[in-house]
Amino acid sequence: DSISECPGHLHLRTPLCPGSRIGKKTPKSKGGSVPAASSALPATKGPRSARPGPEAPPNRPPQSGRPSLGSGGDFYDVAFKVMLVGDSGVGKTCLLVRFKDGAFLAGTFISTVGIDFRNKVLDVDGMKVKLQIWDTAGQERFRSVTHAYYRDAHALLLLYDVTNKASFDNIQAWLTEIQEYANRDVVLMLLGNKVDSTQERVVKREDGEKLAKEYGLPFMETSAKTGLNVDLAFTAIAKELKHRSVKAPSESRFRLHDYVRREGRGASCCR
Ligand SMILES: Nc1nc2c(ncn2[C@@H]2O[C@H](COP(=O)(O)OP(=O)(O)OP(=O)(O)O)[C@@H](O)[C@H]2O)c(=O)[nH]1
Ligand SMILES: [Mg+2]
Repeated sequence: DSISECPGHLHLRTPLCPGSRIGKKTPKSKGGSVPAASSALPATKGPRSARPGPEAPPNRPPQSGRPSLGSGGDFYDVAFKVMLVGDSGVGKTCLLVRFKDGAFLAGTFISTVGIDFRNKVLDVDGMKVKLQIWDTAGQERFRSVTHAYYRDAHALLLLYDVTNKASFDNIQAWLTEIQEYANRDVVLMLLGNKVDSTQERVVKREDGEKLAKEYGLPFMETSAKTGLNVDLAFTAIAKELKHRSVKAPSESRFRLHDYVRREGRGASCCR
């Protein structure tokens, strides 16, 4: 499954793919850790439809009522592209692995190289919603690679690490970048990750809430380690995208902010 979903043709190696770990002695990893980034770029700036990213779903309102068969043999009604962004080490890869496989990548931190994706099909109100989730490298040196993928993203999960103040301070810079490269109507959510590390926490929940409010973003605190709010973050995104694309007259409007506020778990959530 993971092999079929790994964009091997991109010449990128990430922890999600076989032979993708930096320093791992495999034939693939020989020759240095910097990916052939230029071959991975979907296109120069231009109309989004000109050349979508590898295996990217078409970037138009998805059709409902016509189930499609994904390359991995997964049936779905609608497909969307979600991107994980934020500083290196905030837990993007771990969040994705937790969501996709229900596991936590403990141990040595292995930074993502370039970009990779995993698919997961969710059942949203009786509809099969496929999320193609792109895990980007947070390291500065890969920024030009990730820039090229923004414009095809339907949703962005922007992460910081509650135990790392710099990652929180950098959120504004990330928002500037998002404003520059992503679509104006992209669904955006702010996540403060690693809340299980209570001793090391330096960014208060209220600080995250305040920043999110300032920018009008839905916000949640998560833990890839315990799984807190991880499924919820992706489900909320899937619901919002599905409701945006399928406007059934009988359905009431979905409110992402309210949903996240209502369903989110956490220290101050008194549940
Ligand atoms: N305690 C705790 N540690 C976490 C959590 N999420 C990630 N980590 C740890 O943080 C480190 C970085 O996690 P990654 O998911 O690889 O970080 P990343 O954002 O993908 O980093 P880049 O690939 O460099 O952009 C790893 O050592 C993880 O084990 C979490 O929720 N709680
Ligand atoms: Mg990573």
